[in-house]
Amino acid sequence: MNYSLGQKAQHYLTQLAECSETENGVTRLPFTAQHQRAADLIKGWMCEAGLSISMDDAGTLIGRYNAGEGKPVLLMGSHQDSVKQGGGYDGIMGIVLGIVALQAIQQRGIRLPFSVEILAFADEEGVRFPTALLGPRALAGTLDLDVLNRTDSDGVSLTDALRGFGANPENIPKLKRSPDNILGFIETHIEQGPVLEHEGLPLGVVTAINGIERHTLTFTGQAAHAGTVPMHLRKDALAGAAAVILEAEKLAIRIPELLATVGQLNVSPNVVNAVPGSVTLSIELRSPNDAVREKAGEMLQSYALETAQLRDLECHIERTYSQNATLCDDGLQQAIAHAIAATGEKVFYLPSGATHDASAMADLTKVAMLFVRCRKGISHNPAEYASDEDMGKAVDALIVLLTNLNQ
Ligand code: HGY
Ligand code: MN
Ligand code: MN
Repeated sequence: MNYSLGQKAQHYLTQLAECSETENGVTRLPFTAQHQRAADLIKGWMCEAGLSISMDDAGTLIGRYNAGEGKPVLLMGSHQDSVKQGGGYDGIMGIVLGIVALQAIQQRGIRLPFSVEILAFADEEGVRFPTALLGPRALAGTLDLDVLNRTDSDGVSLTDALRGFGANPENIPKLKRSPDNILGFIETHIEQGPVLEHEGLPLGVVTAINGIERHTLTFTGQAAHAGTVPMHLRKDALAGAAAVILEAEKLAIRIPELLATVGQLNVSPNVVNAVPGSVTLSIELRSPNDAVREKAGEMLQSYALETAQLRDLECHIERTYSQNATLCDDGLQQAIAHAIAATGEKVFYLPSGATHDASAMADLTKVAMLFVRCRKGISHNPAEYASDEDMGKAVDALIVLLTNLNQ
């Protein structure tokens, strides 16, 4: 069948979406059987593009177009993992579009003056383990090796999961790359928001990527009978947590550059007729302004401790993750803008509210992102969708970018 480039990408992504733990939406967590099946598919398509294939000890699958000894290298790609019951485009589309572009370049007999690596990172979402950006942080040399001891909900450590996947985590420190000879990292990603659709555009140039931090809070009170303990004698952990959740929302509404989300809440004993004895929740803060985000994090930690004291609760807070805001490189933004214009589309610039592998790759090299329109702005949701036409435009832009990039 003579697919268009966008149809070919859609065909690949349909197969990849089946590498999922769940029927409803895509659940593909790192170092799982689903990850392995996806990696096997990606390897086949990388081979068809004439790429040499390897996997590094952080579980990153690497497809390399080799232009010759000593030539500079352009890094591309994104993450293979998804959230739970997420969509079929977040991350994985950036890997597929890069491969389809290199397949087309090879079929047209074009030789590039620089090498290219398509990086399929294992774990960007941080859903299985309480950490994220393992692959790019290993390449940038910024990974805190302590995270390798963190465990998933089944008690499996990241170290054991890596080993089970055929990687040797003790070698991760050796993955740190020198920035010399790297032309940059360009990540293609579905927008995950409604802006391009609102503008009526298929593609966009990302100007900056939000910073992010995540806190885990545990309130401990006293589980008690819901019918016999008067209100003033209770140590209700959930009521305390609720006060902090509302304060986080109020703070983010008050501060324009701040977003706050409580996505996880675990209540114990979680039964209808018992006062909750303990509650664990996540608070995630995002902002393009690191100082604003960090100040908000400190304010919420203080508020939580004061709330616990007032309610005679214990409170344990840990900031489990942070990633500074990232500015995209002007030169690479212009290269992307030129490529979009060459496809006949209007050039449009926008920031990214989502974080990406590029956020961590910025500690190694200059970064930029090409956004692809996201239907109704829906993401981290089974309804996430990018059209054949828009993906075809993105591949056309990547081909122009690769064949015109100044070194
Ligand atoms: O949460 C994010 O912004 C990304 O999807 N991990
Ligand atoms: Mn995501
Ligand atoms: Mn993503």
